[in-house]
Amino acid sequence: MARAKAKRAKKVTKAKRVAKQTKPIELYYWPTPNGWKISIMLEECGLPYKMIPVNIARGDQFKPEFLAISPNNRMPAIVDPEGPGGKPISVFESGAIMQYLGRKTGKFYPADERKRVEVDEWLFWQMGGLGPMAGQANHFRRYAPEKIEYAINRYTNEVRRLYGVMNKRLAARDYLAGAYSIADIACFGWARIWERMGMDVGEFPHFKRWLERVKARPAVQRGVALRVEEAGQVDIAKDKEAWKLLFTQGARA
Ligand SMILES: N[C@@H](CCC(=O)N[C@@H](CS)C(=O)NCC(=O)O)C(=O)O
Repeated sequence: MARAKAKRAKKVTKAKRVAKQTKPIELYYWPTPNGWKISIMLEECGLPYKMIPVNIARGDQFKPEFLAISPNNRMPAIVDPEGPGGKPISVFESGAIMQYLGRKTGKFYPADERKRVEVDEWLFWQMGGLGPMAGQANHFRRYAPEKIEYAINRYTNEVRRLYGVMNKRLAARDYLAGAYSIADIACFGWARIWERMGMDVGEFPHFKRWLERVKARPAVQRGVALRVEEAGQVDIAKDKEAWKLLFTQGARA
């Protein structure tokens, strides 16, 4: 009884915490798998947000005001005007942003340590494995000026291996780590574009069912539908200015 009461009270506090957000979170965004992680998470949490496009094909990521919040010149990033202590906070790196929003709202990131460790394992698996490998596969398959067979095979095979790991994990469960969580949100972006990775989703039936399950969530649909008009107008593979900006970066002092 007392436990149920405490649980109810906890729920109310969390709901209040989200509802209390009066100023929108600023989302620095471009529609890519990394950007979708955060548009989906904000939609899932029901947090008010204002999208600020970072046109990475035209160099917005190098503007001093953006570098001040995201020193790695990569989107996504957020500014939460109502951060800890009621003061603004900026966060870069999609994994860190998802954890922050999960802690802030108490949603999709369990507080229970055992459950949290499980979510972290799959979140970091995405951040250090699936994301970078799929990114390289995409690069060598679509953007490299020469088709380098060794590189294409290396990264395509690694993505296939990683999809296989997910498939196996999902054979006996609906989501990667307990209930639907930031681990699923993180993996979804690179999973939904399996065709671009040269994969056949039919090879991974459990992965495919998970993909459909996540895709069916209205907040996920709203998150991936967050578009930026200019993004549709640039084909990075053919646009010399964008290609140079993105793929010939050196160290900046
Ligand atoms: N590890 C970063 C990766 C973010 C990332 O690679 N963003 C790309 C777009 S998907 C970007 O902003 N690229 C701009 C650039 O390369 O200058 C994260 O998860 O936030």
